[in-house]
Amino acid sequence: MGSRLDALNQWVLEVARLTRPAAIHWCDGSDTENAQLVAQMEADGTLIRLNEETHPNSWLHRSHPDDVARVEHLTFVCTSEREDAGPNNHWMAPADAHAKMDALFDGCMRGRTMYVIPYCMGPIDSPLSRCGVEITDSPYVVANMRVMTRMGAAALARIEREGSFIKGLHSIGELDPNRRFIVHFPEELTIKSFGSGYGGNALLGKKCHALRIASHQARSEGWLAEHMLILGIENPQGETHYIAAAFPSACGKTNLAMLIPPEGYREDGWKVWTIGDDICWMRPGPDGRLYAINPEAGFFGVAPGTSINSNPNALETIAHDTIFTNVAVTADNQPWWEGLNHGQPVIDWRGNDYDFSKGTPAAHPNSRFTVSARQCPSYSHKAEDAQGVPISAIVFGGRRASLVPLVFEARDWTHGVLVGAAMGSETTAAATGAVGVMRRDPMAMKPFCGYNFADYFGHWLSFDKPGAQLPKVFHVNWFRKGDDGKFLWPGFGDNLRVLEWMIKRVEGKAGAVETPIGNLPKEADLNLDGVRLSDEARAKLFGFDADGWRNEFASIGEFLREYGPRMPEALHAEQQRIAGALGA
Ligand code: SAT
Ligand code: MN
Repeated sequence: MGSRLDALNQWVLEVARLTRPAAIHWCDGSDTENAQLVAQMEADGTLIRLNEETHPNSWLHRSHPDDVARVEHLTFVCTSEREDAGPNNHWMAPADAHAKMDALFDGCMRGRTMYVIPYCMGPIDSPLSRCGVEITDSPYVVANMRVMTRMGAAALARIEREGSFIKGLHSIGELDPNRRFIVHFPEELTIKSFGSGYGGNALLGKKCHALRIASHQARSEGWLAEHMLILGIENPQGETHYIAAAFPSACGKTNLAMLIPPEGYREDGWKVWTIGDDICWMRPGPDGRLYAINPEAGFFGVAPGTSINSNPNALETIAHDTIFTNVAVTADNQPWWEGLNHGQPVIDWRGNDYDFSKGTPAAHPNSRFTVSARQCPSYSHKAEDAQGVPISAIVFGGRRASLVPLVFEARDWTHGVLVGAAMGSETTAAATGAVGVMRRDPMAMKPFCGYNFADYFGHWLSFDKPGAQLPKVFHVNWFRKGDDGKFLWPGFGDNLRVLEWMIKRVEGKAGAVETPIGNLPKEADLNLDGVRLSDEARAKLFGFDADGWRNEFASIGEFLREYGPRMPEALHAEQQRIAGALGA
């Protein structure tokens, strides 16, 4: 009888025959292995050692200047039926896609080492976790995967036990943007990524596996793979509620996940616990509640804007044993980025002398840190719990300069699904392309849903069944601006005031006003002690603009119709119910 690793061994040999590496290295995830890789990368300049006194064991990596973000226009979902990928994805026929990709991979690892990385997404012993194997020719990817996943011997043992895994093949190729494709075959549980070394394109456990492939898998297995942070809020009585929140990339998920309560709250004994900052896998437990795990083991966070004011927990987390990508450096070789609040850059992210007079940022706007979650002061021991944590509230939020109030609550699950489906947000530097353009980003999954959004919304709706104890659903907007173009809400730690209202709503202890778009708090329903808000801020954060929402609902109706007959009737009905209530 063959070993349960036969399929893996055979695939590795097949890939080696195609890519022709000089050597094959099976990663065990050990410290010795990591030390050797890091030394090799330091010697060839892939990693630059940062100031050992201020940032022990920390490294700077400068990517190719054309390879600094995800590339949505080069990302494909290849299902046998085009309609299964949906209008939300770029599609290629699987056979064509394999032919195209295999031609790129042909001989691409000549003279390089091929690394085989077995990894587990989620706690190694959790039934919610799933394993994969990434084959790559990038030692930088290996070092990052070691931080971001449970990588090495334990994952290989689980793969051997289960006999199944996601196949991910990656090569940096020549880092040529014209020869760059990120391609998914959800029906074959396979990923092929060529020509980029950037996080979301190259660390295949993250967006490719844990969102695009996993969302597809989750649909057939009855769970959800979501672009959500998970945090725990402990009240002064010692009770903890868990919240999962979806925001597009670079909209403050890491900051919210590591929130430090405002002073008054801290004195009263409130605490916030971090479970994850980017991805959430959840499924119904025996009691009908949704239980969630963070499939990742580290944070791949946006550096710019991270400071002692915005996110002290992150700053402490990245004080040592961190890989920085595309940040600037100071004269004494400390990492630096815009918004850091101390130090001065002398070398920019490309490695050139930094010239203040040009007015361009010193760090790339999408520069990142990769760091183990265990280094985070607010990391919850529950993050390692095999059963996951029960979710009390689901939050959707985007960057909306106008119209959308600070917070509202959905009436019920179906309304909540519509709220998520209708999410809009202004684009950020996390993907290449224009920044600040408003687009629909349903559930923050536009770049990550591995199948037709219409079917995805249907899957969400299907969780509402007898016996289910579903979380309440909310929508937030931290990014509302005033007439002067400045943010109206202080954000960061003060966001806890909004989260507290949600928890009290869950417990039936806080008030709200019913409106057609959902239940809005009155100012008095929120604890605003110590927050100074202008009259304009109060009006816009807690108000509801019927004319504006009528237009918004017309646009949401159009968006749903783009999906044709596959769009669940229940969502159309919900959109029409609200449009009607708005007097459209
Ligand atoms: O895509 S990444 O994971 O590299 C970053 C993000 O957009 O969330
Ligand atoms: Mn993300």
